[in-house]
Amino acid sequence: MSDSSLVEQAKDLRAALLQHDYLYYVLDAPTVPDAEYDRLFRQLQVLEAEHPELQTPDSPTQRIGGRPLPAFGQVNHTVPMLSLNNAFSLDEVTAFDRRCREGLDEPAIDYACEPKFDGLAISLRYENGLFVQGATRGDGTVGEDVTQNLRTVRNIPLRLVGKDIPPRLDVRGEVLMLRADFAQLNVRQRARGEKEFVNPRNAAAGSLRQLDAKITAQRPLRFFAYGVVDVTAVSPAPTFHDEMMNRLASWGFTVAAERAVMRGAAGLAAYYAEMAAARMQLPYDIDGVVYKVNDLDDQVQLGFVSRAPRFAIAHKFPAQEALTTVEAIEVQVGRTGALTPVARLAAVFVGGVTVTNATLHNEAEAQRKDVRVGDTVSVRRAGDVIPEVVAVILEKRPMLGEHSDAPLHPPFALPKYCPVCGSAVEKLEDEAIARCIGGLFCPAQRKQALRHFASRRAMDIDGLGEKIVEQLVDNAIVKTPADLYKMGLTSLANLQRMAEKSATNILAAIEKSKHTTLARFIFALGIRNVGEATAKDLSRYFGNLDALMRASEDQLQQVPDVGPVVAASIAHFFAERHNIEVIEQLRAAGVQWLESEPMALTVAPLVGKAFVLTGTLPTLSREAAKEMIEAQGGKVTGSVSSKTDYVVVGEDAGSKLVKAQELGITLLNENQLKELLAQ
Ligand code: 5U1
Repeated sequence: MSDSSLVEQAKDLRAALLQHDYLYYVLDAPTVPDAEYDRLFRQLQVLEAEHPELQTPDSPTQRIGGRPLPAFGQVNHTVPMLSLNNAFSLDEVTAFDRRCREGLDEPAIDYACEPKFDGLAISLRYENGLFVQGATRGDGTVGEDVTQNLRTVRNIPLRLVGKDIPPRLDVRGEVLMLRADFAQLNVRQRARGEKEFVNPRNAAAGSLRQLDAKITAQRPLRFFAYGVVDVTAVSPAPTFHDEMMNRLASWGFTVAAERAVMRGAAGLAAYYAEMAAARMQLPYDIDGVVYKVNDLDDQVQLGFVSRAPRFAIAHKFPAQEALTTVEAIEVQVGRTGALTPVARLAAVFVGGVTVTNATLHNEAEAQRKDVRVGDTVSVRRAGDVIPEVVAVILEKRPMLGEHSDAPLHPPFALPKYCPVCGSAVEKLEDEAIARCIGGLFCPAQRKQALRHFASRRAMDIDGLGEKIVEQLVDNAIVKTPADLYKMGLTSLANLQRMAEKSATNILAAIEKSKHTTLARFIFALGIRNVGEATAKDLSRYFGNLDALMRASEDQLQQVPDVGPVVAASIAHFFAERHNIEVIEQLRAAGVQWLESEPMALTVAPLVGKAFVLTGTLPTLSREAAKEMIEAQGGKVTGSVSSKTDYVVVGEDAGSKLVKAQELGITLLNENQLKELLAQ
């Protein structure tokens, strides 16, 4: 028998999960990150597994999804819309592969691998090729009839095209919003003074479940198909899942471009690693990848467990959102003087790392989210992106929640004077960003400018890290980048915790940095609004620094992708006497690059050509190959699609190679790449 505290614990968990289900599925307004929900769900699952008498028929563990919204009509799913079991580690994936091999009595299995879309599961019905009904998952058995809304989703075929269309077809997939569309939608929402969406998934859910289909029609939704309910209805019968996916594409459905068939657990691990690396470059949010036994007969043989298929599993990425508390809000001063409020957090593990700081972006954002010291907040860290505070969990705010005697801190406001140098803080009317007007007088800006100058993608001075730059500026050894080239061994070796060997290495790195490229040098100057890509464009277009320095704003705007704002920043930078002096000193110190005659971009031989790099090349690093391609006007992208012109293949190339072969894209080895570049 369970003791009363366990009964209470199960009851509390059930109540919390049901409340979160309601907020998530019915109101589209979740108050906790998915990872927090998953944690509570797993806790209840474990409790019920250890004490089966605690399980109740209405426990959230006993059903598949949320409740259908009564405002929509109901649709009975003839075949339930299941969820997938999750794997959170390679061990769990290996165990999945073992179960499949044992269940099928096969030594090695081919899996169809796909991204796991972070969207809304949908079922579409076609009769004689005509779209007749669309439904949400609902509770898995009964969903909401959202046919009218789905008709407004531009890439859902209203009539199927191509051949061998079955008389009746149920297609399953996900409705989502592309990241770029989501960002634009929020700009529109803000401009209209309407509520912004927290993330693309919520925006997609909120948009699809509108009672007025006209509103849905204005929202940029997409549907990605990932399977059909009854493959036996398809003729000629497909043998493999990936064949079925190609058939869906031929009938007019959008399917993920990043699909691949991989063999065995090692193949799955390689696919996972590749997708985890490509994740931030994908046009949509994914929260993991899905592996399915590719052979459709084998899928039938493996069958289902209660809530999920045995032949498939979702391999989830580490949670990107987690809850923690705000210990302080500090203000950082950036390279261009921009003041950024930063929340200091109680340490929390999110996105695969421990996070203690998160950006609040600017004063207006901090005030809009109303983040205050003491608040419980959800923090997001996606890929290499700086962690950010997504939202405050208001129910947990001191004064409002259970800690009712804790003090309530005032709303956040930026200081009027720079916290580092005391200069005034200025905010232009049409800019969200407030800036310290101290320029290079402000030690914070000077330090950032030097760090940027020395950074890997700029002058690439190895070893000149944050702590060293800090001391160099604080001890007035270095004021401008040109001073770096005047430093002697003693001034460096005298810094705290600096061994003579390290000082010698840094001096050698500074010496080496003198031989650079024009693009790197332009980028290193730290001109406002001139990032790495613009620096490359400017270098290609003007060919030499003097031509760039002499260029008028009109001439600058002749460079593709340089608009009036960027042109004004560049002209402003070179109009500043102090900047010209620093450049002259740098040249006098021996900083040099290969110059050429001005050349219009269109003359560059690889303009308009898209390359993908995969595997390890024999002599060139990925970075070097990328720079060489870009120097001739080519673009290097992360994933293979029909728009790719060349895939450069090295050793241990993975699914990108398979994809390129499927699409018939020209493959190059390192030597062939060099030949192409030499043409
Ligand atoms: N990409 C993808 N997502 N997803 C979700 N495929 C896929 N398949 C699913 C689900 C629930 O289910 C089938 C394996 C039945």
